[in-house]
Amino acid sequence: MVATEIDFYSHREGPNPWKNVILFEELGIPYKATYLTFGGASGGVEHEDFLKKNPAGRVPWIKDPATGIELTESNLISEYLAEKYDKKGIFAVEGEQNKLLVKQWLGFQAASQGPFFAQALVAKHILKYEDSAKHFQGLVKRTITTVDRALRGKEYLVGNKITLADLSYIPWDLTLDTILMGDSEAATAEERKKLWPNWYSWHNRVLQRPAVQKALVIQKKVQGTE
Ligand SMILES: N[C@@H](CCC(=O)N[C@@H](CS)C(=O)NCC(=O)O)C(=O)O
Repeated sequence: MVATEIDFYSHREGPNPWKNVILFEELGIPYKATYLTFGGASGGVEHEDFLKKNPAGRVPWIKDPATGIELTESNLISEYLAEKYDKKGIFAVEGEQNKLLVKQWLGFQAASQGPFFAQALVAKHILKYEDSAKHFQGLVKRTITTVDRALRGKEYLVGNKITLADLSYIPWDLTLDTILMGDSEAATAEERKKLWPNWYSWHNRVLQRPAVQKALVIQKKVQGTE
């Protein structure tokens, strides 16, 4: 049982905190969201008030009043939430190999998918450096190719069942129309379906989970795009 709401620092648009919202919905964990802005103004991720919580100046960040635990890094937060509050074992896997594989794919998400997708977005839409955009879009496609290969003959990344690893890819994968805009071979969902059929089916399978759908409704509401 969660005694009280988890204190959750988030951002309206940034994809990383939305991985945790999916988990809050999956596990029925009550939370109170505070939405920060980017930058150093009052209420910003780089304002000294927030830097005291997270020296990296990034969201998500949580404090769980039930345990006193404070944490940043979205995938670590998801692991913590599952460890404490997944009493039915919805996301549990059997055996050391599978447990490590969940960590492996969470690591790949945090070290490849998140950073490459984010840099492609910045290069293409903020800096508008076409050469850099092409470079990072290439890395985005390589990331998806890796996941597609891993999913050959499988419905989920690990242990033939849904795990935290699968859920962690959803928020960034939903930005692909923007991130791969202008790409010669993977700009549209139809093209991505042809290039990466395993990845495409898996993405849609995970997307259909009621908790994921609920998180997306909350996201639209928060972003004012419903
Ligand atoms: N690896 C971190 C990345 C966190 C991250 O980059 N968060 C973005 C929002 S999606 C952020 O706070 N950016 C603010 C900044 O970079 O100044 C995680 O998964 O939590």
